[in-house]
Amino acid sequence: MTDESPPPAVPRDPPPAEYAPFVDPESPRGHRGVSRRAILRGSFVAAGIAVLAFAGQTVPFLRWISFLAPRSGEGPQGVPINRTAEAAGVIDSASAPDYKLTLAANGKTMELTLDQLRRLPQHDSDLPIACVEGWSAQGTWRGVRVRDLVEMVGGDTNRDVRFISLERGLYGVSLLPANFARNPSSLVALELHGETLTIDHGFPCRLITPNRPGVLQTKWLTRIEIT
Ligand SMILES: Nc1nc2c(c(=O)[nH]1)N[C@H]1C(S)=C(S)[C@@H](COP(=O)(O)O)O[C@H]1N2
Ligand SMILES: [Mo]
Repeated sequence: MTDESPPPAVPRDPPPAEYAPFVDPESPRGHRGVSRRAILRGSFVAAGIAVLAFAGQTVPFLRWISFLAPRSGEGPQGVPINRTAEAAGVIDSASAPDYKLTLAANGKTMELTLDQLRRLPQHDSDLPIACVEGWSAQGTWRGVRVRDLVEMVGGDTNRDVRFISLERGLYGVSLLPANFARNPSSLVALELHGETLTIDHGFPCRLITPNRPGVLQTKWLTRIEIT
């Protein structure tokens, strides 16, 4: 009998703050500084927007606001665009012919060209993008399993995996808990609905995983770090 504790029955998740999408780490007040009143005010505003968004689907003069309503099926490749490549400032870096995806684990890095990514075993996942803005759209994605990439760079499959975008800022990073990274449906997607991803959907490649909010499905990947 050693005094080592047994591994947890359920794989560990990181503390919520690590992947909560709306916490600005730069904010001096931070997450816990938000007052109860501010939260209440926020939910009244949200309820107001929800009413308008719903009305916008049927009341003509409110039509402009129905972009907030469910819009499955709209957008290139049958999936809406949350933020375009242009808005994210990644047109040049995402379309660069010398694009490479960096994998990093245990102080070791590895670079893969788009061609090399395409030559790895490809898998399909039928997974929705569920955006907190109130729409959800189903996609058939094709690409390389996250798990395969972790193993390829010699990473530990019990570790969380950080996905970093060519886009800087709040939406540019997401931390994928180890159990999600091991899920065979979790992909670094190269294709959507049988076509190469459009640049607005995250070309050259983007993260797609089951049961996570859209905001964490990072587009325009440049680097994957096994923590
Ligand atoms: N780099 C980056 N990835 C991102 C975003 C972003 O703004 N920048 N938006 C996220 C959000 S909020 C959603 S809902 C999905 C939308 O993916 P889509 O634009 O391909 O539909 O991408 C996510 N990935
Ligand atoms: Mo989103």
